[in-house]
Amino acid sequence: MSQFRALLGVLRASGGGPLWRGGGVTLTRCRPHPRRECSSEATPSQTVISSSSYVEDMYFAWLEDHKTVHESWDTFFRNIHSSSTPGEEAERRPSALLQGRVAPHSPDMTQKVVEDHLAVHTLIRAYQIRGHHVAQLDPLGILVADLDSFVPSDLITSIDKLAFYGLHESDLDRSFRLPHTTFIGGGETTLPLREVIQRLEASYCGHVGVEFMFINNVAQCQWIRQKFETPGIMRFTSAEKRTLLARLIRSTRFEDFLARKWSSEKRFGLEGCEVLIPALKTIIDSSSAAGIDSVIMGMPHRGRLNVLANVIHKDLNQIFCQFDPKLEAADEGSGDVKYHLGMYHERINRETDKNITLSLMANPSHLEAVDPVVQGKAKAEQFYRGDMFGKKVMSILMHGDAAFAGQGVVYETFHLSELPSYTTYGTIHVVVNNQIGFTTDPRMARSSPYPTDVARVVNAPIFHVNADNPEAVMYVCRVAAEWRNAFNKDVVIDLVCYRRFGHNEMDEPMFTQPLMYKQIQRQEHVLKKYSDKLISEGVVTLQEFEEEVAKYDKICEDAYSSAKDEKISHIRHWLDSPWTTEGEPKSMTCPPTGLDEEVLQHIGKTASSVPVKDFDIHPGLSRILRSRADLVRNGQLDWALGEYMAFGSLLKDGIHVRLSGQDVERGTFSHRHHVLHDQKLDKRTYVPMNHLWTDQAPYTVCNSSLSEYGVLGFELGFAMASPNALVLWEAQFGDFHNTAQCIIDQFISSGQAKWVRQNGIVLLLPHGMEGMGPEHSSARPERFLQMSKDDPDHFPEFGGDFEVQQLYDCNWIVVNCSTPANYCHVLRRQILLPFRKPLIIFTPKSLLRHPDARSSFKDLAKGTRFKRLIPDEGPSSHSPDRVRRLIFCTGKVYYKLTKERKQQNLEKDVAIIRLEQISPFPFDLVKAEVEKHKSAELVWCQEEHKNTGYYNYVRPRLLTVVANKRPIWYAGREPAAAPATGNKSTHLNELKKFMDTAFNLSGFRERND
Ligand SMILES: Cc1ncc(C[n+]2csc(CCOP(=O)(O)OP(=O)(O)O)c2C)c(N)n1
Ligand SMILES: [Mg+2]
Repeated sequence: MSQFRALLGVLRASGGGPLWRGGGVTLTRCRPHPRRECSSEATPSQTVISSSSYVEDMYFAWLEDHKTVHESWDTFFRNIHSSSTPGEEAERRPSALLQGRVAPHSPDMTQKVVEDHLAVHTLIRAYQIRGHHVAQLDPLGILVADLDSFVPSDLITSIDKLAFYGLHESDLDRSFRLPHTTFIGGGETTLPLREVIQRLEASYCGHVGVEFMFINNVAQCQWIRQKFETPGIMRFTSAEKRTLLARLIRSTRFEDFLARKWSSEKRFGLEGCEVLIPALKTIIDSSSAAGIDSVIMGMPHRGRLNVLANVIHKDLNQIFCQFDPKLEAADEGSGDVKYHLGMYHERINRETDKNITLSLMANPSHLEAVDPVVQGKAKAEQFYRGDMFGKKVMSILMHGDAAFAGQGVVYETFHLSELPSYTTYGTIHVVVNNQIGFTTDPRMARSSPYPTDVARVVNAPIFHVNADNPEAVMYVCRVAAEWRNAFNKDVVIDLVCYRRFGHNEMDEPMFTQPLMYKQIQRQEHVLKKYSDKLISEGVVTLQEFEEEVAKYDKICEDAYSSAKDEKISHIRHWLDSPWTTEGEPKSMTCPPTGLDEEVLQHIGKTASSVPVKDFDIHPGLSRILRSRADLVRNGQLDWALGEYMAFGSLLKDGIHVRLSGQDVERGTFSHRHHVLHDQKLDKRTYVPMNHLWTDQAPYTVCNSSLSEYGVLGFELGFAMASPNALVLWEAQFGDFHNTAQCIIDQFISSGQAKWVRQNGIVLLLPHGMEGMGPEHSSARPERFLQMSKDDPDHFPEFGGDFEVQQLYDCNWIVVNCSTPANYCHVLRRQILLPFRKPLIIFTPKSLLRHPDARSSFKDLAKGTRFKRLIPDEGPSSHSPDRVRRLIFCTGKVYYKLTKERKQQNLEKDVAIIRLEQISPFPFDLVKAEVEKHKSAELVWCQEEHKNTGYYNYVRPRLLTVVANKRPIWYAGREPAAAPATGNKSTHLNELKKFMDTAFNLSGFRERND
């Protein structure tokens, strides 16, 4: 018996009690007036007939007066009536049916009609929801795309399964009224069941599997149903088919050409998924037709050269010459292998005759790491172009099946997709699902049915398609582009394909996938299959096909000849985000970063007031603003004001400032408060920084999702779009940056060396040993310093503007400012430098409110600048040659040291020097200090453990400064595995111990003796 009939039976047997429970849901059974109470709310499809007598009640009420029931019931019963045969109709005339309440047969027959319709509707819905599970997606026909060969009985693939729905073979020729949730009828409103099933199978179980019924938006579901169910919708003109064939020829012959010329070179060819090229081109054509003129793409290794050649249209000789082992590198830096390089190209889209800019972002080997970077870059382009809803700029991300399922950053990136400050208004994802990851079978590589399931979290529709059916692929790509244009939401195309060779061309796949590769060897090439098809259809002749092949082969041969003339490789030709200002800076100087007093006053006033009427802020915030106002009145700055001065003054100069990270709007430590919240009205906010000057640049401050990898990658991408922006990412606590380590290692530290691409991103990393335990304490300065490329053993020459030259030469700048003014200066310097370089700032926690850690407006006055090193200006400076100990330190420990020195009355004996810029190491200034304090012992003091912090970076450089002639002593915590202790008293004991070491003026001498 069908589940449906069984349900009705149970209901009838229950005797109409007040409640029934099923599937964990409690439904109230309502009988009396059909229009009021739940009956007026519940529609036929929602009810799914929770009670047979309920339906009967409804039906009889409708027969008495159509208006007494909800209009959806009215439509429902009308449909049933109109699909009945004439004989049945006569029998069911209202009067007959009403009498039928008395006559024994009629209600049963009515019930059967209702039940059968509901069964057909349920069947239609089953196809829509789960038809993709039985679609023929694998071109090899050996694996099942959802990793499950079991066909559930509600998925009808043959008529014998009709019984599941309580239907019978004899029902196949009965006509049924179609619900408004299907488009299989085309112009028809009723169809025989046989036709219903055939059309559903064609729509949902052929070479396309559409996964979309989890989307909880009716309009979007209807849109998709219409795109896939409408009869004959997947038709192509001859011209379209010819274009598709031509693109497939290029894609296939490109790989063939590379294989012929460089048979022993790795190229991560596209063989088995050649259709990717026409797929991308179709997406771009359709998007261009919809108004898109800039497409930013990210992709992994597979097929990358082909995409560069045939989608972006990079000159073929530029690609081919990369295979030449004698090619010399013109640029400094490491460069990168050819299948990681990026590219930027403006051209005319031939299909639409419109301009289009395509850029493929350079990426590291780390799969999926580029995803958030692409999104950030796309968002920035949209932002700077005023493309408010992504109608001009869009992103496309390509993925491998194993990586898409396995890498967490994919999920993190999806979660940015709908956030106001991070959305790119819909990304088209294309998965090259070759059903293998290197040597690993998908059954061992993921727990989800499809590699694409991660996309379901954001309600993105997923179009699975058999990649050996190029027309189906084209159709799906067109729909995906239209979807993005219609709804500005993400969409996924899952190209179910195979990988004809090993992971790379040198790899033997038969070691691990013997059966799969036996099948692959038998598999006819898609180009052969499709060209045969078009020839048999008469769309092209064999001769035309062969001519097209020969034409492209000649293009490749010609490019191959001219590639031989290329002797030097310029990575600049591979830039994915060129800036007009890029290249050698005109002068290696940086102007002072100080500000006019009135600018400081103006920013200070805005920062400490609420410049809108009737806006109630929290009383605690009022207190904070009052104390800010006091500071401003006294010409003083705390940390938050220092930051305000930097941002506000840059905004004044037309520099966009964007600060992103977890809880940055208020600030983790509640010191910033850049967004004011009205205490009475939900979502009424005010950002004073955006109301500083009439023609200022915009300020963006945005709380991010709880992701470091995704958000830092995004901001890095954002910072790539323009040099005229200060883009900052703040970690909640500095140590959390380690979950974004890949972005730091692969892009920030080494990006310029690999891809000659500058980036001025700023990382704000709260750091400090404050007894808060092993976590939340250290931003791991040692890691950043270890990756700094300045040579510890080389003493540089100090010609010209050494400070700026050194910054230009390094891979990033690492600072730890001890004063708000210096923090402000370094942020301003970041923009006033004639080039862009990543800046890592260890920012304070307790110093944010420390009364000693304040600056005066004078420290920011016109003509002042960032101090890379702050000398001791206290009593020790009066007679430096009498100073017995010179302590170098950085950051917050300075304040502990000065306090202790005072207590021990050693202010003349000990000088304390603050290193504000740690890397690149200020050799010039350190040298001057060392020479000034000739007879002093040299000590490095840090609050971090000896194996962490700065010591291992600073020590060899200090030794280089003194030419190894004076010892460098250490005062700080002992080596340790955890960054800090979790025990408060241990923390204080450690502090006391190293403070004692720092000021025991005979301690090191004893060790020396
Ligand atoms: C983060 C990361 N881990 C591991 C690797 C090593 N690796 C390179 S390709 C590959 C398999 C990728 O499989 P898939 O995503 O399906 O792409 P395909 O090579 O099949 O196109 C692996 C594991 C890598 N590049 N990146
Ligand atoms: Mg794969």
